[in-house]
Amino acid sequence: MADEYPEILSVECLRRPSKQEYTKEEMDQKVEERTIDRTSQIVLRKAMEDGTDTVWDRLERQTPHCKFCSEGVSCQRCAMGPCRIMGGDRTRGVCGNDAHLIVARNLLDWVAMGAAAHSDHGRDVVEAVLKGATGGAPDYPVGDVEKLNRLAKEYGIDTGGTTQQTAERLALAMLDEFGTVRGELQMIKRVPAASLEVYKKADIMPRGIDREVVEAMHRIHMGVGNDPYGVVMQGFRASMSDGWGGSMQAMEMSDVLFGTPEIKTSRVNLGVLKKDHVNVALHGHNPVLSEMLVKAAADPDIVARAKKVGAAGINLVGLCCTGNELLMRKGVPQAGNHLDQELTIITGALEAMIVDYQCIFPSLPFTAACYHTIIFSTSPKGTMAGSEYVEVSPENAYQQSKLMLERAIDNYPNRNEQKVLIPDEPVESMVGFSVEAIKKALGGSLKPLLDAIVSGKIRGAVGIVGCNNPHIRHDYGHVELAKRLIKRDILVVETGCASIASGKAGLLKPSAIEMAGKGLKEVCGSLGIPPVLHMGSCVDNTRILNLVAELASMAGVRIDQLPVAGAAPEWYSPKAVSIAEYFVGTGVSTLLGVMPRIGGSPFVTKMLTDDIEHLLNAKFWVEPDPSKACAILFDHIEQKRQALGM
Ligand code: MSK
Repeated sequence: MADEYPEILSVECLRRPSKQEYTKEEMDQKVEERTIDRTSQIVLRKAMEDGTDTVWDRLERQTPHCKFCSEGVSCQRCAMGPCRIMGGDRTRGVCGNDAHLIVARNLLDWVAMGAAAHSDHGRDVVEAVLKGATGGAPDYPVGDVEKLNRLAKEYGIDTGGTTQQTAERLALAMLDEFGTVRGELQMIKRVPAASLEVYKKADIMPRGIDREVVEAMHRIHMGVGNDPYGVVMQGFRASMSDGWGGSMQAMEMSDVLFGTPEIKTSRVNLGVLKKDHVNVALHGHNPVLSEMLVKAAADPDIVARAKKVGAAGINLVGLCCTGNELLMRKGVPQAGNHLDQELTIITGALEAMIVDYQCIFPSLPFTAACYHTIIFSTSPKGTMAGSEYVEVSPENAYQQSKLMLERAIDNYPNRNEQKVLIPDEPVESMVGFSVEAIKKALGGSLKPLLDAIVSGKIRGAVGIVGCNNPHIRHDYGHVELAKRLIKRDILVVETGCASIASGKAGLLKPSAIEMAGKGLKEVCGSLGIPPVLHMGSCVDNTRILNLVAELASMAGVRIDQLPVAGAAPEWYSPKAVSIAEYFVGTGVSTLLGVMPRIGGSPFVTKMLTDDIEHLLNAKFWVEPDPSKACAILFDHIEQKRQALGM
């Protein structure tokens, strides 16, 4: 790694520039303004006192932003430019494109990027299943045979042979969907026939996972997609190949390998780090490596080695969605969400951070250089300058996991107690609400949930999903919206960093029903569950798709007729744009708390927030204020109820 990047041979501590010094009063104010989580506040203050640079400091230095870029009207698509559009409709770039086309192409670029990221993650999981089934990776046996057989039947695969044979056939059938010549994906057929008709009429039925992403990239090439409407619509089709294809495969096959999540209790926030343990954070998205790290951490040799250096043991903690995957299935405590990744290092108590891919700040090795933390990168797709690279594949994952844990243990004596600050008590959280687990809690089917919605005890449901974004006060958008919705008897289901925000705020505790309205309190109280349900990682948004598909089928209506909605109050990533588009494509109107970069085109903005409803019966809203956002979502749900005569 170092040889490849000779200029980065010395990985220096990332300090805040001296011109960006803060007084004590400024620190007090910034800590309050930047995050609502108390443990994050404590460590953020330490970062300021240590002089360590953070995402918020960098945002401050990048502000004000370029207006052309913010509104999506800068174009770098060919070498005749770059161009930026001034004066709205009347200006054109060198090739003759206008603001609408530039915005549409930039948006499609983001959707394709997000869909590609999720789907490539899905392919990696399916390949691990295949290698496990065919003898190449014996550490990856099938963990949920029932789910394997259920999926095999769905794909029309004979389950008469051995488990390995079924797994091999299913994996090959799924891999075939990346470049399928059959012309349609299997799992989208889970939706009611009437919803399928809407997708066909709108021409957003995905024909193959890779195909839609490649076609998106083709269309945004200069001189191909020259009509903003067609360019935007390809975004919906590409995103549907993510939601009902790549991400769905990632979720289902992770369950096949590692087991379908069940309800359990764990702990959340930076307080999960332990003073007397070797602390190792697992960050990224794909559970293929992290599940193996959990296994390796229990290896007697590893435990003995930790004791030998004077530690009480190994403490694995999660971050972002790799953390969510482990939280759902294994109850591994979660240190935090997206904007906590630097803070976890800044506690001074982290021996190693092991990353796979997605949502990993490139600056982490340089933050780590201010303390004693080792950053291990592990994926050939996610190599990182300044990190220690330990290449991991399903064939060698266990051995490589042990190796990294040994290095972390050996790093424990390097911890500088003077630099350690672990905030106080973590918050208990109930997690693991897969659709299967929800059904189990309800006595075997979703019928009681549907009945509660029809009776009005629960007015409807909102999926709050997505990231943190330093443009929004950390966790504020998620937590304030969730609190307001449950107060109005709206069930909240969550994934990704949104769910961790709720965990930190105590909304994933059964006792949070005290904050809910009367009807929701009664239903959740009788089941002993919280009013906000943790449904997993980013690719687990597909669990929400399955939930609404099953509810709509049971009710005999289209998905878009259900009193449900989506929200991404603090989204930042192109993956979130793809998720938002497949929610709307599926028929679930979605509210964004951060304006996407489409403001430079009145045409594209109106298309997505208004006109698209005529085609898909769903649309977008943009509203950063949680109070107003709640009002929009509540009105939407009440209108849907009224239309169904509820
Ligand atoms: S980790 S994509 S910041 S949810 Fe999935 Fe969180 Fe968003 Fe990454």
